[in-house]
Amino acid sequence: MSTFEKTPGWLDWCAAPSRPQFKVPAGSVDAHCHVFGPGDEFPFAPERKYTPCDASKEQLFALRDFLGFDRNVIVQATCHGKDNRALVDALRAANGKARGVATVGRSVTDTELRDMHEAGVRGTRFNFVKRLVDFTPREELIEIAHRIAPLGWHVVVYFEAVDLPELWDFFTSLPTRVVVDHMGRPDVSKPVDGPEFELFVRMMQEHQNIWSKVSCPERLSITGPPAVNGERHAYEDVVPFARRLVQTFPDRVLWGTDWPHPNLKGHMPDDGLLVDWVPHIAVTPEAQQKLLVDNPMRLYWA
Ligand code: 0GY
Repeated sequence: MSTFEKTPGWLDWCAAPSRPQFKVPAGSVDAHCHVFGPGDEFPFAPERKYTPCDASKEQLFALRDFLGFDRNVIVQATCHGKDNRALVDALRAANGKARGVATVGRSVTDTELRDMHEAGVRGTRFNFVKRLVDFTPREELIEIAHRIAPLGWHVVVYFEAVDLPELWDFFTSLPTRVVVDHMGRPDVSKPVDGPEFELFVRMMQEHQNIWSKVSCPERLSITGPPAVNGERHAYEDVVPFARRLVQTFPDRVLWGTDWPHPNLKGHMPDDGLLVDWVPHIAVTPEAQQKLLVDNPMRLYWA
């Protein structure tokens, strides 16, 4: 019995995913996933906005193997705040098959940064999604970006599409590579060539250091159908957005499951069916190789 009580209505990750029909290329990387706790071993942060179910490193590695992936990029989830112990523990247990993205504050020491680097951390995450985190002043984030740049780390940013105009100057002034989570969360009821998504595409066009994860259709989709119950054509409304980025920026896109899928409300996807979404957005073997192998290897294992 865990000390932590889950947020009411919390949806647990899918315990028995189907085996994907799409066979991912050898050496594929799930470039966006998390570990949660377990809470009794790695307590959730007091300032968290939600309390998840446990999702351990062993369970993540079992999913990796089952889906046919070779490696993981584990991203610090906000429920752990700036306490990266669960992340670092998972990285150390992965035998070189995982890299990490941590969350740090300005009080982080150089020794702590070096230790995290040695464990496999290669980036820090700045989160601008208000339901997930409290505000951090921009000067503090810039200071952190300049601290981590010499380590060769990059910055991962998470925000909502409506906030991009206000964040543009900040993102485009960062001194590192910048990786955007989930395509900047477009409103997929709007046109793929409309002004909102066009702004995001323009940012990537004008700034060669900006990359995007073409992930999380299960969060962005409005029409579905969801990737459950054997559905083979899931999240069709998100496909044009992801496909456009894969085709326009084939060398700067990443994909990940987002397991264990925090804060989903309507449904919990079958991760096997999520993998089957990939060939709809990366339609050639060359594009799939770049998305799942070459790009994440260049960013995280070079
Ligand atoms: C995601 C998305 C979410 C949560 C987090 O760190 C987090 O808590 O990233 C979300 O709720 O949209 O990428 O996992």
